[in-house]
Amino acid sequence: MDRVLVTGPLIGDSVSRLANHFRVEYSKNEVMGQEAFSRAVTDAWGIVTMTSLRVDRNIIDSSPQLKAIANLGVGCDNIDVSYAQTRGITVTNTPDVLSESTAEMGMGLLLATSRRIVEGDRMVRAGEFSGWKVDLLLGSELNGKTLGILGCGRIGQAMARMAGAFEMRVLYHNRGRLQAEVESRLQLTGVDFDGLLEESDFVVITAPLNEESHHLFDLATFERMKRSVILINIGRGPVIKEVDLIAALERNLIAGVALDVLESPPSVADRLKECPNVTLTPHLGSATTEARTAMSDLVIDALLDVYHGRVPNHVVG
Ligand code: 8YV
Repeated sequence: MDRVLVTGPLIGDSVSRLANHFRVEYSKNEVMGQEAFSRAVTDAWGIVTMTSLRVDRNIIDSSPQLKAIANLGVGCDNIDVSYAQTRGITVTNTPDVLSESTAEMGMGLLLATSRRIVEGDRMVRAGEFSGWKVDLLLGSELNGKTLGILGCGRIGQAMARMAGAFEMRVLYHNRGRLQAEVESRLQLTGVDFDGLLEESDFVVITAPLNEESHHLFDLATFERMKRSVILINIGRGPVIKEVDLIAALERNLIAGVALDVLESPPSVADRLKECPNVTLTPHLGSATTEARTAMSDLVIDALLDVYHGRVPNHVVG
């Protein structure tokens, strides 16, 4: 029997569906570290990868039997997809099922930061709430404001729909224009990157990480944004150059930030933690029972599809 490596815990019982066809090595309690993964992958036929694990050329070259990589997540920047393709390896991801959860997280961060919910919570717990006053932790309303979405794919579009309920004006910037039908249904206006920076009261990053988006938000970018802007990142950490973000916050170039993703997770700079107008969450975008259960099913479906000679639903590349 061929060997399948599942590199971290999944939700539900989906892994048991592999048992009739494979020898399964299942890291049931925690996500494998990179080193343990490199050692374990060598004779695997298939792997379920967590997006925190790097699948580069060396890993691929060290695994001559490898036929399928099922990534638990939609972003595949952790995998050298084009190299895997040249080796005839099928790479799959888990889109759609996590769009609503991730967009809801984006709206949650938007509200938490604009209404200073986490700051308020910290204040109460620290015993620093000494009584109501008219200007205590004033935030800003979403209603009537402009939301700029960088990378308006499925998650961005779900956020646009939700933002519509708050009567926000929604701009987006993508590599290409969305279809006219999508723009009109979601009341979206496409703009260039400058327009997005200049006009948005809130900017949300849902764009994938690639050469173009790496460190797209640096000091020069922050200097072009409104001083009152709140920036939300639910995409990938390295889209923001973290040292420049800290400088921008310390110099009040922007008003606040919420990060669900960090540049070098799980570490986070002390200076970032010290800024009052920062909300930090540990990559919870798709962390709902609904999304993670569906993602766990999809990765197993994908491996079984490749095994049975079928084309999986979500092939990347
Ligand atoms: C995953 C994500 O939960 O889908 C993605 O790209 O970032 C998250 O939904 C996370 O990467 C776990 O593998």
